[in-house]
Amino acid sequence: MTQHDPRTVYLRDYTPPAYLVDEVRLTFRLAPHATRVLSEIRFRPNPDATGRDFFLHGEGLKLISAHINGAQVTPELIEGGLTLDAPDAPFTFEAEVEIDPENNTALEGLYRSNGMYCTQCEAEGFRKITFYPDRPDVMAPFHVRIESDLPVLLSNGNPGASGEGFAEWSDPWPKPAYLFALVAGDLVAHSGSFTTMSGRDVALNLWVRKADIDKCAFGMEALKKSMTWDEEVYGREYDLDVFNIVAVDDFNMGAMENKGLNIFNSSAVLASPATATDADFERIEAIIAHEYFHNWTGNRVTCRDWFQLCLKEGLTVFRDQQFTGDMRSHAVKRIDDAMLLRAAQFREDNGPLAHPVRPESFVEINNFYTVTVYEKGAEIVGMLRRLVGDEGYGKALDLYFERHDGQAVTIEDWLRAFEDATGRDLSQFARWYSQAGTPRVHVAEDWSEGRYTLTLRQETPPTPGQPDKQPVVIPVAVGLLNPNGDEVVPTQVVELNEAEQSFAFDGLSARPVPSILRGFSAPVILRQEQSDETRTFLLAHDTDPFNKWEAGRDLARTNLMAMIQDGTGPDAGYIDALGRGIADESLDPAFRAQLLALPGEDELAQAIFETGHAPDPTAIHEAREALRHAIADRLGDVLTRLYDTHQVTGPYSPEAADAGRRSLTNAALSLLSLTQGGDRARAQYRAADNMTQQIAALGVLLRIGEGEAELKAFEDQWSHERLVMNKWFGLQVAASAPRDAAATAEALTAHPAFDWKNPNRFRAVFGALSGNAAGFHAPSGAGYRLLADWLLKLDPLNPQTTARMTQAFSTWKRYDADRKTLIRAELERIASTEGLSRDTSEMIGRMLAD
Ligand code: 0A1
Ligand code: ZN
Repeated sequence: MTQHDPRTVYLRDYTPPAYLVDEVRLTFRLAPHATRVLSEIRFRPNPDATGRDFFLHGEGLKLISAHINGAQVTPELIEGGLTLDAPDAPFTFEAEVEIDPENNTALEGLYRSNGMYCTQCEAEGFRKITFYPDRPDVMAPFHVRIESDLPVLLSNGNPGASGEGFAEWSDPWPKPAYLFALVAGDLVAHSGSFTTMSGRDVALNLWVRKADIDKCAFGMEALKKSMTWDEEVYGREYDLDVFNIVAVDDFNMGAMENKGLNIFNSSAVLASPATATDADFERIEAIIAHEYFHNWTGNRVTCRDWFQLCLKEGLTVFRDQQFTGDMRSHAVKRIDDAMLLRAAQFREDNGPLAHPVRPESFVEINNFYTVTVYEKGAEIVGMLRRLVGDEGYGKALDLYFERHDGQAVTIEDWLRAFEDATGRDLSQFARWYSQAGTPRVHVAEDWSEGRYTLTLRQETPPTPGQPDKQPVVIPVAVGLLNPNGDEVVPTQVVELNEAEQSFAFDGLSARPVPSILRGFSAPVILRQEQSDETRTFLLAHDTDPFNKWEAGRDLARTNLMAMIQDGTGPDAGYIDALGRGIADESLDPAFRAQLLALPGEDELAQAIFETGHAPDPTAIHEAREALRHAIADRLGDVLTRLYDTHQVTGPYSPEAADAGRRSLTNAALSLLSLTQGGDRARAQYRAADNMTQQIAALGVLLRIGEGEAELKAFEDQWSHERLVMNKWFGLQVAASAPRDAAATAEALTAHPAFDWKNPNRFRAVFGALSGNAAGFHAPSGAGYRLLADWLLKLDPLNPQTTARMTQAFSTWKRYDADRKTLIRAELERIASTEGLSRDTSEMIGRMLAD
């Protein structure tokens, strides 16, 4: 599909723009159904262009008039924009267009959310606002005038004149159109200020609806922390007089880094102890940091074209991961990131949607805001840092900013900064950007006469369009332990860059136990023959927190696989080792909570598929539940003690220490309830003064088939809070027994508060359905049918969110013939629907391709 679709765009076809823009002036006369946009754009021929064809993107625009240098012109309107005979010299183009924000349900361009106007222009939304070269390599300063009766009128840059019914904004920093933003609404601000490292004062505002003003304090503090961190760690200072953040309820993604005017999905910024969980607070802190960090990695230095998306996203995710590690715990954050990568990115890499971190073609760019581009992109930056060292990384980043400030650049430019700063040749490393798929690293060991030899072999399975893979550069962090548990060789990074390579360690008195891929030093799958004894040993003794956790995870996975595939029972040896781990009071409670988390059902399905068998989601679910029961049974005393002794007292704080204790006690609560019933959870529900404790207790009750009363009470208590109600919708589906999941979801779609046009609400129900693996894959196919029905309903209104949610089906080829037939039928039903969006048809096409 991707290959044959006439709308496919290829990286190799890139050509520089024919004209550059020196300055843009925009006037918006806002009206719900007939907003007028007046533009004045100063163009100049690009000396580096290969042609002089003048083309401006434009979609769904009603052209009222156009002028060149003041003289009226009649452009030729063509598919996707307009053309005209333009002078081969600098000129000013003016246009007036009309758009209809009220009927913009796709949430791209200028749209309305709860009576407020807002924009989303990344990746290609600006063309829905006015005619413009809507490509990131055209950068210009923007001046904006907004005319409206609404009290708050915002755009990028610094505020200029304002008065009754209008406001003007000027952004001096040249930017691509995708970073344009405008907001107009009846909003209030939670304000603050920040003094930058060179002593400039910046006004900070978080704009929200009045009812949400009590949910802003945390976001404001997170913003200040992010600004300080970027100065201290990357030497990057903020560059405008104001920084505005706006919360909107209807938003397709998490948030958007528009210059000086970040727009956030309200779920990614609003938080109070009563309405947000610890996980929400952590996520909000990370997203605020992410968007803020884009000011340098994305805005000041941007992407030449959308194929380079990982240039800004991978790097910015890496930066926000570092930030969260610094604010909280590096060990815990690394484990969380590895869990996400494995659950979502390895899943993508192992299926029909696999693509390189820098894709070579796309039909709809919005379909490439993926975990591969973001999370694997971040892993690549982490590997680079590991390979060149902290100092080399610092020098390379300084050089990158110095060289490319104000430019739109490529991955090649990025890598060249590393090569020039460190002298290292990165030509082989560059394969990480072009080669899709997750490398497998196979381990063989040899021990003779004091010499320990580790032989590593790498191999990457074929992915769509890439049957043959080349070796990549894999930094493998290795440490060696003595049989008594002491570390004899501290962590060192060996570089695996050939298909197979050996690494020798001399001068050892006894055969060591290796700890390989410490800190998850590369995004690969390690294939290592390891006995349960060795894993138990590493769980007890490894000095590397990641591999200590990994040893427990491996034990759990092996046990679960044996239960599923061989019908064996829970392994008491594993459970006892787990019990020792969680009882170890020298370990961080948050880390112990991670030890208690078993591999997810989807991860197990993938693992089974890799052994050459079709996974049975029901059997996986049952085995996992059986192991949880056995853990609760055998570790009841430890879990009870942990639950009692780690309760947090005093006022709620979202800080890591308290949050870690809550995650440990809630993990214990969830297990204990399996064997001891719901009394403890009911008591917690009643006593809870914060959302973390309240929703954890409710979830526990629902999972053991209790909690009807609490579910109703929760609804009554929170019906006025959209963000909390999203949790109420999602939790019921997530906590449903597999056979009820689809019916629960379907019943919820009939609930009066199921506002399906709101992406957060739609995702709450259907994200939870696809996340309930055994429920979604229930043998009846009811889950598949329900999701397909609703995707077809949403597609005409919001293609972007629809296309994203089709990914629930992406693992379909793993399953047995019956399930495959059922899913294929749904995919074909969607594919054959007339008028299907480009977004969704690309996704379905890729999933159906052989
Ligand atoms: N650049 C944003 C993500 C984003 C991408 C596309 C959007 O709409 C199509 C919205 C946001 C980020 O990385 O946070
Ligand atoms: Zn981003």
